[in-house]
Amino acid sequence: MGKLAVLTVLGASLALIGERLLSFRGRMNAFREVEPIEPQSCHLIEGLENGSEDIDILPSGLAFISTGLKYPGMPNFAPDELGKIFLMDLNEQNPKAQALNISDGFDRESFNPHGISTFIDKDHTVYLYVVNHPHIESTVEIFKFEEQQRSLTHLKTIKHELLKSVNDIVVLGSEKFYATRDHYFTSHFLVFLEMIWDPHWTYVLFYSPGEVKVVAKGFSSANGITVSLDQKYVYIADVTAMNIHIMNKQDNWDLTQVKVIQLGTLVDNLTVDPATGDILAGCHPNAMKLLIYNPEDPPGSEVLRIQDVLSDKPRVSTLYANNGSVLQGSTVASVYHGKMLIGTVFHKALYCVL
Ligand SMILES: [Ca+2]
Ligand SMILES: [Ca+2]
Repeated sequence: MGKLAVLTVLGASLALIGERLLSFRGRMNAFREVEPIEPQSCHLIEGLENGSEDIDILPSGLAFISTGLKYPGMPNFAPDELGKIFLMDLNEQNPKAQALNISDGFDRESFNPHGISTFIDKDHTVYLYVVNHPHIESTVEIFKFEEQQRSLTHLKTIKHELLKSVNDIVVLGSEKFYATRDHYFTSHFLVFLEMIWDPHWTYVLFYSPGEVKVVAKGFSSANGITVSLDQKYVYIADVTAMNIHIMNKQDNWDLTQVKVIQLGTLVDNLTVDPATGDILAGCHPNAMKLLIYNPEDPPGSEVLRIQDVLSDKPRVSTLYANNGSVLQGSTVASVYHGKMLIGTVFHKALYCVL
């Protein structure tokens, strides 16, 4: 190859890499700062110092909180702390967080809980499904909640070749759930390349004992997932595309897209307000600050409420925003009777009265 051709190829490659890196900074919202917005009464929850990645509240007001997530690429200040599930009773005047005991026979040493979803059976038994990453793999653990004993009995570990890099789940029947895959690759280096290249290869999976299939694909990084109150629509957060996909659930469990709600922030886990059907989104206003953690300029937190989700003009408002001075790396917000819990990847958790 002549020198000119070599220079041309080199120049084109450098331009492409430069363009991808610039696009990556854009996807991480690297230049965004937040203006603080805080409800009247908020305080940090005692005992939750090691992340509170996902929160699911039962209709009775009992909140499950997954803590201690070790996620590659994210800061972790307590690598020796075991993953745990905490419970809070939001009916109490001053609710306290309490770690739930987990039955013997379950490997608590490698418990690395991520997204969670509760399921109440016809006989009123409460089950907690937990995305787990033991030894950086992905499994879904099914626990039965023993309310009297305040404990979890481990029933089953679900593994499947399509259940890789699982982020969150939403359970819609006994052993029937949708799960998001947040990266296509699983090795650190390839995940890094995927983040830079952004090929949109991640997907949503439907799992049941009889059938496992991809039901929606083409996401930059599918993250939080939940379902509308009438269970007709599934809401999926594409974190690095900064949007939420509203999808129609078909009788055969396939998902068809209704619309995409674009938001100027990286959307993590989603919950639905049981009183209004609004979506609550735990968001990362600037994910570059999460990846390159600097205690002098920490990652902030942001919670959005999306009203009139199915209308032509959904309304988006900010319920909470902080530059990291109080709460860093918010991942989820969940409400119950005028109270709100906000969880984070590796930091603390906040309790607010709205
Ligand atoms: Ca969840
Ligand atoms: Ca998540």
